[in-house]
Amino acid sequence: GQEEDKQSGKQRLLVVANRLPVSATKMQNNEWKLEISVGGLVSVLLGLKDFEAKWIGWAGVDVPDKAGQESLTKAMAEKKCIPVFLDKETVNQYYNGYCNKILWPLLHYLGLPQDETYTSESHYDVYKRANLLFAEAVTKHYKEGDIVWCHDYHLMLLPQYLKQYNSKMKVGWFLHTPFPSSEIQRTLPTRSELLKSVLAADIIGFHTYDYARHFVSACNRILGLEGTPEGVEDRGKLTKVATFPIGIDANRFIRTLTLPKVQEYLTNLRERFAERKIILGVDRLDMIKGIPQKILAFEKFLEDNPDWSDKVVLLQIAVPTRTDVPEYQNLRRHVHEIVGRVNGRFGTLSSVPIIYLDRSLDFQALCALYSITDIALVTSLRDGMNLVSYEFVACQASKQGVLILSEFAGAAQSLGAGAILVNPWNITDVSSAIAYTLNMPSEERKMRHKLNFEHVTIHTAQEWATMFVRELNETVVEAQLRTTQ
Ligand code: ADQ
Repeated sequence: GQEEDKQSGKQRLLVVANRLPVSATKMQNNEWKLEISVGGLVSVLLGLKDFEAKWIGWAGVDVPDKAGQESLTKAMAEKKCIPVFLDKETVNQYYNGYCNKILWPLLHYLGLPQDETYTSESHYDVYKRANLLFAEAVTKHYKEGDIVWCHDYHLMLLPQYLKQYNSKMKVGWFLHTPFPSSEIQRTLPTRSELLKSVLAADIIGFHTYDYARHFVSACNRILGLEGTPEGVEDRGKLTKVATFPIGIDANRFIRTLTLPKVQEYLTNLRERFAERKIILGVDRLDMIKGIPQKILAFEKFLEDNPDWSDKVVLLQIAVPTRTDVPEYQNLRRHVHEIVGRVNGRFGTLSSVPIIYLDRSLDFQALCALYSITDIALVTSLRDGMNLVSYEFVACQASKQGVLILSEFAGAAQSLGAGAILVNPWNITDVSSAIAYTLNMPSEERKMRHKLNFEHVTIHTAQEWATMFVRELNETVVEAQLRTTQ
């Protein structure tokens, strides 16, 4: 019995993620202003035409009063969003605490914190409580036949909670970060509970084969379960494990480049940087993105190639995130210091080698920058995929610039043939890659761009979501067949 959406006749998909794709602000008249964030998962799911998708996630604002919660829930319903309300203390311990201070660094090989944060049971207790609140919201809206797609490390306990409520619910879980070697996962005090819980899902998805392999071996080493890279078996129940490399909505970028506003940006940028080659970095200001390493490598390049010093500029756009967490504040100070040093050493009265912005750019300006850039420099120390590299490639149809990409980004598996791969920890390696790329023959540049452009335009975000949801649907059918035979 598959309950279809009454109006559309389509199968319903509940997408559960920490954040909703809309942000809410309360206006003076007490009404809510809702803004949809168009990038990311939203555009992905617009591509899922055969499903009626609803979102469940944290509202992103603190709404302590019942009346406010009700009015926001009503306003969000129009956008197909169902808010989960978390109070300030919960956000602090679950999101800033357990998610951002413990799980995020661990999943990116940075290990557990050196202070005693990781021993705090209250962070984990609150993480559990928050996951229960998400589970309650899902079960409240669930109808038989719906499929439930849980996202990311914020919600690792959710698959188990959902299956305990209803074992027939079709539940998938996708991890957007890397899954590290079992040697890293093994250090986490809550390692077993978290693994067992995600195994309750019907299908578990990762960006790359390596992450899937690490996950299966963690289940083996930590839980003693048998597994192959296709799945893990626990007392007769097989949980499928598979890779679904994410992509972007490439056409949205290509279309945007033709807008008059973007053309205007391009004219200005061309004038401003007429004499210089542009190297671009676009990252959230996060330790995993290797921003200090990138700047040190650029400094080395300037040292070794004095002829280039007034002919090249590094534009680094670093959007501040998680600004409440002290580690992120320290990172920001550190980056400012080395940018200042490099500009002090190599700048002249008329120009500086690094232009560094502490903010995000609007979408059209971002597209213009991607398109005018000669070299994109992505030096993540670890990165689940890294969509900036995809976005750059999508915008380079006319310029056919080169992507220098960290081996440790998931994207190295998909764009490795066209990109120049580097070890971001080796600043000599990165500096030589910059020098090599600046002097690259145009034939080689075009050939490399073509390979990547094909990949980015064929393997889109829509394809990614369609594959995951199809696989989830099919997996459950198979499991039911097995038990009835
Ligand atoms: P992120 O760590 O956020 O995502 P990424 O995949 O690069 O990393 O996506 C960042 C997004 O933010 C891009 O769409 C980019 O355009 C935008 N962005 C970044 N800096 C910006 C700026 N200064 N101005 C405007 N926009 C900016 C996580 C994982 C990744 C994984 C994705 C998707 O860490 O590894 O690829 O999820 O699964």
